[in-house]
Amino acid sequence: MNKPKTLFLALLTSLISLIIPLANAASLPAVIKGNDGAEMVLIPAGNFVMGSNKVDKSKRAEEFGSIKPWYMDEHPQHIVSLPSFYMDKYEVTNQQFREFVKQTSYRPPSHWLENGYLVSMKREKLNAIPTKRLQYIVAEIFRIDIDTRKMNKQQLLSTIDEYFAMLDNVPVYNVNWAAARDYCDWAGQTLPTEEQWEKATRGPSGQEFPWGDTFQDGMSNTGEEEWVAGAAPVGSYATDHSPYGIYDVAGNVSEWVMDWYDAYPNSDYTSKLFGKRFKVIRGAGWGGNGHYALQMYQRGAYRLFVTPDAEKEDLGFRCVQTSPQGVRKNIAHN
Ligand SMILES: [Ca+2]
Repeated sequence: MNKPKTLFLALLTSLISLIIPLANAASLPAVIKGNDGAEMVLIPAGNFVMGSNKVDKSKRAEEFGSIKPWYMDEHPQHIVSLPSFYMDKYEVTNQQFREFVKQTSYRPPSHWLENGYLVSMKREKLNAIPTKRLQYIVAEIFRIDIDTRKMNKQQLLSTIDEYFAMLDNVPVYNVNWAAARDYCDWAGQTLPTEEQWEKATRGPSGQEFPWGDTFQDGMSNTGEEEWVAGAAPVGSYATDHSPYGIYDVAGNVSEWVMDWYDAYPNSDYTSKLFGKRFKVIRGAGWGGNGHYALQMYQRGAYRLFVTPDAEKEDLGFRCVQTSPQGVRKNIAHN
């Protein structure tokens, strides 16, 4: 092939590769509502920087008693190209998960019994309970910090409704990997892959933290800055959002993703922990992942992992879907 022809073809190819994503982006809405009613944000097609080439020269991981060396499982930093997809703007909430539990008779998270949220599934039954009993429930079961002794029935019911409304917007937790996957299936979605999670939270250029490359205290619900009740209603930390507008990524609850904990392609790092033993979780949580080295846990490239059956009070999830319309699947009762 002669040179002008090659040049022409190269130009044409670049033009087409520029135009196709633009055309796709133009035809896709920037924000949609998922089948579960959750707001989802478009993450446009294209390249992003995944992983890192960083090295823990001063061996601080050992000093902190980390179960793995830092950074090595992020190697090598590499470019990944993904088609466009939608991701939940917030972590999946109690209210959304409650609808799933109702419709599929799924097992509810264990703490719904302890904090009384399970009662919200049959809220109308509270109307028939005598006032004295309601006073006891509000004070001792829901542990709402209020003097219930002189409250009448209507006041008690309103207090309970406000309490449920607050819990509605708290992310669901104490859900294992299969429950998170089943929820996403039910909503016509999937758990994000590590690639999808990392692109949506670090942006195309692979920044260190959702807000930029420099660590700042107090940006997310973690450690010292944690919400008094642990997990905060989603979106409570306005500064914890990615360049694409995905919220609560550095903190609040850590999030299940689809993948097993394994080496990245072309990595020369090996680990006995790799394989089909642990599922990756991403993003720091409000407490349980360690109060030390918070900066490390809030990095967008950081990979943590737990066994798929883990149910933790600082571990939740969010879902993705690859087109504006999700495809619902039937969920078997567990
Ligand atoms: Ca999170």
